[in-house]
Amino acid sequence: MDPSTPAKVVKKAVKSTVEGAAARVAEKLADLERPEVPGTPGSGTPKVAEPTKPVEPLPPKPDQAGPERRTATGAPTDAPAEAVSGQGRFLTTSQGARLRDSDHSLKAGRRGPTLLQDHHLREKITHFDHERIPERVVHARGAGAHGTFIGYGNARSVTKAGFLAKNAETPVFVRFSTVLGSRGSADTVRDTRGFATKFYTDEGTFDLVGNNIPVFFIQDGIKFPDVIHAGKPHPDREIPQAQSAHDTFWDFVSLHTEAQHHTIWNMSDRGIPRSYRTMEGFGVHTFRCVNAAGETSLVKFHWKPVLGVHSLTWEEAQLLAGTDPDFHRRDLADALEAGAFPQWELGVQVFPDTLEETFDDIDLLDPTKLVPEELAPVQPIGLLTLTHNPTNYFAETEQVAFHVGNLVPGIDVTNDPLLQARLFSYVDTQLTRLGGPNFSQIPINRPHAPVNDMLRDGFHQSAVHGGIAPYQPNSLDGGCPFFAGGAKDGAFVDVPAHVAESVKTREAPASYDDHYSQVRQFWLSMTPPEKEHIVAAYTFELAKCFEQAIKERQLLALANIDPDLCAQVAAGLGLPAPEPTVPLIDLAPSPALSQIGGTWPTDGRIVGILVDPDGDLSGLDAVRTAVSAAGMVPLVVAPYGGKLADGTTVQRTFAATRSVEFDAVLVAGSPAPGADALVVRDSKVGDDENAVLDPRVVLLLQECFRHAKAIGAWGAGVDALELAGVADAPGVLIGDDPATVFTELHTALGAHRVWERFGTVLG
Ligand code: HDE
Repeated sequence: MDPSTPAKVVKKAVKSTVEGAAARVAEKLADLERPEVPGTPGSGTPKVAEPTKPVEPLPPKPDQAGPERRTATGAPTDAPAEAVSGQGRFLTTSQGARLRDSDHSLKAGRRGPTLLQDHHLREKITHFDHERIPERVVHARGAGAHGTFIGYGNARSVTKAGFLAKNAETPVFVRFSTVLGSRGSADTVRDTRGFATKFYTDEGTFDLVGNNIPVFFIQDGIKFPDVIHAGKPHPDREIPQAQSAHDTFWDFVSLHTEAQHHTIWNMSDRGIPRSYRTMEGFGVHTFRCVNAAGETSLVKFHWKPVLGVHSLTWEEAQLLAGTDPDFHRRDLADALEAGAFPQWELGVQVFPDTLEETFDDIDLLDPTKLVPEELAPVQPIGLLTLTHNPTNYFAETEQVAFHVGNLVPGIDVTNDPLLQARLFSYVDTQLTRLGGPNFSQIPINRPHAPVNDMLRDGFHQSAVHGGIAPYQPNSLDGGCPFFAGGAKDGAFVDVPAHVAESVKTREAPASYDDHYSQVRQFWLSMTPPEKEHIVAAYTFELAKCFEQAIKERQLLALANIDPDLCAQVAAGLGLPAPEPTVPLIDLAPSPALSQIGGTWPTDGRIVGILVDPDGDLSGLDAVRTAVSAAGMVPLVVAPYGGKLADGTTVQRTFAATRSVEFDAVLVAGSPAPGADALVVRDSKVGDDENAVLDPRVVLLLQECFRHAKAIGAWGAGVDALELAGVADAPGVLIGDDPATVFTELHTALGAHRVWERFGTVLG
């Protein structure tokens, strides 16, 4: 594949490979048992009575996989998962001594003082006291999954990396994250998301540690502590949590205007993804790839979600932060448990490796710039499928350690000054976070390629190294391990990239001074509803700032992006709109930057089915089956839990649900206010004493309506829509036949939302 190959030709050539790769994964996973509704807590079904007899360890749940069982030096072992799960018949100490009691401490008599001699008490409490490790400085809140990556084989002309060879299959672990919040913060905050992938390749581990936004806040890694200190809570009161809507953040980005490009992405719908499954991923930096003949290219990596790019609305994001702070984590885990395996194609933009390191005058070493896909198409080179949940959050998702320096032959770094600083930072941070230099021996971090290093000892050393000569050269261990004799032995050989003769300096290239042209291009590429969301986001965030000067300064930056955007935000803040201070440059809009306009698969989406237990339940079972058959999750919502008269299980009650749980709703009845529809019990009920429809249903339907979700109804359900005042609008699908209504709803859901329901007042 060379940079001049038209995208269409490449796409056609790989089409059959995509399908082939997807089919292979599907075949492997077809036999896994799936529950009717995801969310099963364990692999056994508990009884009401407490168990009295020890049993053999239960197997992991079908949706779970741990890291592959490897030794600390990367060799495979064959112990089954349950044999190493620590769930055997009898409770023991950490030394394996069986315990008779762990409920009472050893005391000098029933009412006497506790004895220091109680070694089990001391071990239990000491271990507990040290259960927490330092959370990540950034990206502390995350969710992980195991999966597999299959190469299409068409990247050979660009890189010799073995895992990209045709049909090469590589195990992967992916961790998605937010950036600013602490470990326990909400998932749906407005923030950048991390998208970090560990490929356990035969040639060593490759980590692609990217984000869901293709550009970054800063051009040089030396500014990273500044931008993060600005984004984190104020140091005096430690508020606000997981937010950019505060003074220090806007103070920094309005002064350090190279941050404006990343910031407009944050203010757009990209800052509030619907799901990790519907996010794009970007390597951000330009990498230097090398093929078997030693030819190099400059490359940007992209992840394209098969489900399309899709976001929450701001109101949904805010409601979810309260009603389900684990929304993204749960969505990923439930989708995997339900068998809706999320997929992304790995794609590359390929540029000639010239001395200038530019493409179409865009500086490829400036991480605040992207290359529009219309200028350099993203060419798919492999398929990632996530297939299993981790078995243990701490062991896997928390302890996984990514590093941009984990590279394999065929992929090398460039001089992007942001990337250069990252090459130092990741190992450095793991030393503290994971308690010493041996973090690569933690099971999730163990390479699947043999490790023969000469690194020795240190905290938590779990390899038992043989030999007596961990130094080179040696003759006592027969000279082993030897150096690989270069590329022919599969060695990683640094690309002998040109380094210009120059002077030492703390300066950036002149092209780095353009802070606005691509920000404006992003704005001009948005559709009207997306622009409205951006205006609203800036207005919300700046309204939360206390200092007038900071608002005014950010308005100056907005004027340099687009006067209309600036005027709208200024009006919301009650401030005058300033004039631009730089000439506005109109780059051609890039439609690929918009999320709206396509149709995508609906796998794993949640369809709420509102029922009236006293109404007509015919057709309910058939609709539930149709929703499941379409790869989505049907959740029956009723005034109370338990079973309906026709035997259907109720999954959600009016008191315990909220519209934000659903991607679309089907309304099969018009239930009267439930027995618990009392404002003293549930303030959502309000004070309408004459309501004929349960007020929680009214609220739910009105929220779904204003979040532009597809709504379908039949029979008495149509009355409910009328009572809620949402019966007549695009995407409100009414009919006599539940099956037809569902088919229409399914089609509407393919477009993610009923976009025309969002109005616009922008010219
Ligand atoms: Fe990171 N980043 N980063 N970063 N980053 C970390 O490493 C850092 C940057 C990204 O799920 C830390 O293990 C510096 C860009 C992700 O475990 C730390 C700079 C991009 C994750 C660190 C950057 C990222 C991290 C914190 C500027 C997108 C989460 C804990 C030079 C391309 C990985 C850790 C996971 C995590 C440093 C900039 C992505 C402190 C110094 C640009 C997805 O080492």
